[in-house]
Amino acid sequence: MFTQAIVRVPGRNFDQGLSTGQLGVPRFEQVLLQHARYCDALRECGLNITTLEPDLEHADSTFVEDTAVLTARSAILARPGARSREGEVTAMRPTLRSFFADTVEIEAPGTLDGGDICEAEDHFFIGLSHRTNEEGARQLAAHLARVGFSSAMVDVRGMNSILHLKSGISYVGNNTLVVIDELAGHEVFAGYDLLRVASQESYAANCVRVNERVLVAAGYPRFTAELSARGFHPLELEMSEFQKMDGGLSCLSLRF
Ligand code: CIR
Repeated sequence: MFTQAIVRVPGRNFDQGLSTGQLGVPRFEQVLLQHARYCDALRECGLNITTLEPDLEHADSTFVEDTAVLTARSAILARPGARSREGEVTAMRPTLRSFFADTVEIEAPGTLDGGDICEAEDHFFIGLSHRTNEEGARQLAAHLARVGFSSAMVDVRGMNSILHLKSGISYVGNNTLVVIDELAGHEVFAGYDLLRVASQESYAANCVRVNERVLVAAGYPRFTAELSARGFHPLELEMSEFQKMDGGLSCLSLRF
């Protein structure tokens, strides 16, 4: 069970963040509305929310997930792979230290974005991406092992369709992994019940189990129906404005 989440309100310069997409420029009023609704959904799931002020120094800073990996036993501060995002960790550090007695950090030359890390009970999948390098992944695996968690690496550097590992997989509980087709055959996912997301709905693969609910992006009916058919309880949220900046549901909060 999660009890807490940390979010950061998007700044007015949100549209100046990194984006590979062709989906257009986010509309700021909609960005704020979608973010507020997201926070309400976390509250509906029973979480206390710590809301951080907009950080205009870092246009991508509403994607707080990338700044850390949080477990029940420790917090590992990340070291984002994009230069423009490096300072986001400094801004997050005091908040995480106020919640976690045990905090460690990914050190140079390691880089690591939280969006590359997928927790599945006591096991973690660590994505090697254009943001998370081998040294960052190695350091994280060592930190996790120290507190009793196992991990496996998944190389997504050759996949242009996803930014982070968690753009393509999510663990939703009950031994079930949501996966895009390109990742479904990976050997490290053998042993899980795979819920494959059709290629036209691949954005929906980034979903978040929060206590009794699964937060899912609105507009992906096949996926949502499949989740329900398997006994999960989806809660749909509009994500169009965050998708324009390559962000998904998980990126908008740190949950613990
Ligand atoms: C970036 O490119 O870093 C941001 N525009 C989006 C980050 C999304 N984060 C995530 O998937 N964990």
